[in-house]
Amino acid sequence: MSGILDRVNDPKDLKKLSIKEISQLAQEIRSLIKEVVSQNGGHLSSNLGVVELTLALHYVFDAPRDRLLWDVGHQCYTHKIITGRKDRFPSIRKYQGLHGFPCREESEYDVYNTGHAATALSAALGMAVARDKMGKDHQVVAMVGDGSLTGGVAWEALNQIGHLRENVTVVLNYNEMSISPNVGALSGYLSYLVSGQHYLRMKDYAKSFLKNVPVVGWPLIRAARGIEEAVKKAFFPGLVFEELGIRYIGPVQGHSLESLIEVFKEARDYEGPVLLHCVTQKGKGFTPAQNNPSKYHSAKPFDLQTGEFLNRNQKPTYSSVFGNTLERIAGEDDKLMAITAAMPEGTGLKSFSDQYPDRFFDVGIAEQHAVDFATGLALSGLKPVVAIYSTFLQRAYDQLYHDVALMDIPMVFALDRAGIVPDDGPTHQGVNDISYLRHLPHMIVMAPKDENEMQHMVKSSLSYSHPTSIRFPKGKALGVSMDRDWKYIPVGESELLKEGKDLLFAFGSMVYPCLEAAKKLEEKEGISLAVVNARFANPLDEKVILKYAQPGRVIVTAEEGILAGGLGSGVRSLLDRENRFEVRFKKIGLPTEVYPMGKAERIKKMYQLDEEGLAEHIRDFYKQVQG
Ligand SMILES: Cc1ncc(C[n+]2csc(CCOP(=O)(O)OP(=O)(O)O)c2C)c(N)n1
Repeated sequence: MSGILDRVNDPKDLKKLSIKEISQLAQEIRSLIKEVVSQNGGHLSSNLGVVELTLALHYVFDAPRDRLLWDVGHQCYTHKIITGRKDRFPSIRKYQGLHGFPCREESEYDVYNTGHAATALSAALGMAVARDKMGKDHQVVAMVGDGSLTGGVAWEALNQIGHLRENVTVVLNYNEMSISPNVGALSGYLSYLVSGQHYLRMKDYAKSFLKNVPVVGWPLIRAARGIEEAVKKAFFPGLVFEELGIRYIGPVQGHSLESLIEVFKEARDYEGPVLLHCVTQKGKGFTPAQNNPSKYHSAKPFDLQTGEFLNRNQKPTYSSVFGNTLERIAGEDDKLMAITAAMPEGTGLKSFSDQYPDRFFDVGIAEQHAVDFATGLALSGLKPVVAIYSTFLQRAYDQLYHDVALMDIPMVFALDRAGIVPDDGPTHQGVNDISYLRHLPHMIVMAPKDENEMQHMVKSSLSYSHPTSIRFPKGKALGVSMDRDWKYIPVGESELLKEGKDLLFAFGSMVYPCLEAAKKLEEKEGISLAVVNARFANPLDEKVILKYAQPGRVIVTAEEGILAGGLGSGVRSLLDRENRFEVRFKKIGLPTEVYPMGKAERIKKMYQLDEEGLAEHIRDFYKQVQG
């Protein structure tokens, strides 16, 4: 670290700098972000895009007294660097390091924890109302990207912000990108505003006209606002935000410190809600990210000179196998439709979208809508596959229950990033889905042991007559060989992988580690466990489980999800229902708690979900029941 950043430990130091120095600081911060993200991985493109915006915000507003909220929060690196955390910045996203998202436990400058999109405007409005009720007078500012503005919750908030007319500043960071290019009519509307040169010219004309009027004073400034408003209304009668009762200022050049500081001051001093439309470039200052912002949205470690990702792994990912599978099925079945909520790359569907553009739908960051949109397709005879990360599908729980499960609509959910998820911390863990899906009427809940089984599950699920979910982990698949012909997997049928006296009933990612653990336990300690690949958490393969459920025998279940309501709790209920009280039963999985950040292997080890941990669990259990 060197230069101006050395002198900036908190926003007060920033306020002492000249614009030229802040501009220099922005470059130093960009270098630091690039360097650290090239080693740790992280949200590079978004963070490089908001450096000036963040510095201008902190320059004008007075955090932590003023509340600054970051929607999604993946763009908070500059904020962290200048709020007393620059020395810890190299630890970002590492075990016990700085979180990659705002974190209240970490700093008083982080006023709201985020990770999922579109929450900041609602929380900001709540804080503004509370401020007024409690007779305080600080500012509340929410920063939201144009991608996140495709999330319905953001519009629920804008609806009430316009109604209550509270003093809230919304900074819209417009870069035309979600993770991939932003989608939808709203995105088109925002870009129409940005390209509104005619309007800008009129505004400048109005301003210069007023500047030339000799006597300047408040009435005139008010008149200036009046003229600007009138120009806006005349040329954009339907300006959406203004019609909602929210003052719209923009578009503003989001890398010009002068412009940003000017409009932030204007917003700060304005009575009522304001939306500032700031135009930024994702990846600014790093050519590979500027040219391909999606690739570096959530970047893996990379070479600083070339931008090439390091440790390029040769094995396919589960996401890519899923995408290829859907493409193959789409070639055989023209009713298949693929749906994503703003994650075409992440869910492995990019190539599908190129191949079958008419059968691919990116609905924006709108998981609830994605689910209901798919119900409409399914009820009309098409076969939708909704691909959403486990953690984000939580958003659509009511749609899953009220619209999918109660109507028992055959459709398929592919849950990527299920289980422990590395680096992004608690907001991104995919540990709840087995529990929340198992409890939905009719829902078939599956998980493959490897990518070959996954392709058969996807294909089979399209012929089931109930809604079906298939969960799989983030990242590398196992690299097993892939069958060319489809194998049909009957609903509720498990797979015996190893014979034994007792039963180890493993789900999805736990199958192979359980198999290895069981082999070693048998060889070295004489513990004889049959290993069964459960395949289904609902319906359970009751016949197989009950075969082993004899007095004195041991049954162990293993799943990479919370124990409350999971597969193991389903087996427990089955044993209770059948009065198999003398079975020695143990469930292995995750506790209900906030998980630490770090590499998935490390977290799994901590919770004893790796091969050694599983063996230890089982060994201990045998000691207890036998001793
Ligand atoms: C509910 C939810 N769905 C999906 C995501 C994954 N996600 C993280 S950032 C992002 C794009 C956000 O775009 P935007 O708000 O425009 O911010 P930018 O990165 O462009 O600055 C998405 C889809 C999420 N965080 N939350």
